[in-house]
Amino acid sequence: MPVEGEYEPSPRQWVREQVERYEGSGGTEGTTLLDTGLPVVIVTNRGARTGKVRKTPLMRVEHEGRYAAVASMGGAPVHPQWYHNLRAHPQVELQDGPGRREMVARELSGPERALWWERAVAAYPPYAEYQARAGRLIPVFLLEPAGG
Ligand code: F42
Repeated sequence: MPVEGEYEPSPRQWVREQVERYEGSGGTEGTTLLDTGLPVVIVTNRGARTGKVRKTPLMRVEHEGRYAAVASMGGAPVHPQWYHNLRAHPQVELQDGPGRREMVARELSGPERALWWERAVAAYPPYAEYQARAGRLIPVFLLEPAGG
């Protein structure tokens, strides 16, 4: 099911602008993180409490059509809000460049998390520094195409 409803843009200006550019260009512009040149995806999710539609840019960690969503928030000591949103409403939409599809998110643990963490750090090395300073185990979700 598509994620529909009232859209609430991010309160952070740079995040909001990235989403606007990414979606406004059909996934051909604004698809990398600032000056790193590393690719970003946009996850459309639903607020755990409000039910509002939210859009969250994340680093692109892809393997064979599945994606990791890493709740690093720059190594902050608390989980981002979207962590709670994905736990409550795992049905999301993922835009990767021009392609968009419905996915289901589940939080990983144990060896599965370890495998995807390795892939995440390979895609975006600063995740390792974020983990070192976060003082929490950074959650990793696996996003898989809805319906298998
Ligand atoms: N964040 C990451 O955690 N990992 C990444 O890999 C990542 C990459 C990235 C690349 C580009 C870019 O532009 C941003 C990137 N970010 C990355 C930042 C990411 O997009 C988020 O901005 C960041 O993780 C913070 O997420 P957040 O969900 O905490 O966002 C805050 C600022 C926010 O939007 N808060 C809103 C608010 O009004 O305060 C939303 C609150 C919300 O979701 N409320 C829920 C609701 O029901 O509506 C309730 C939540 C609950 O706890 O029940």
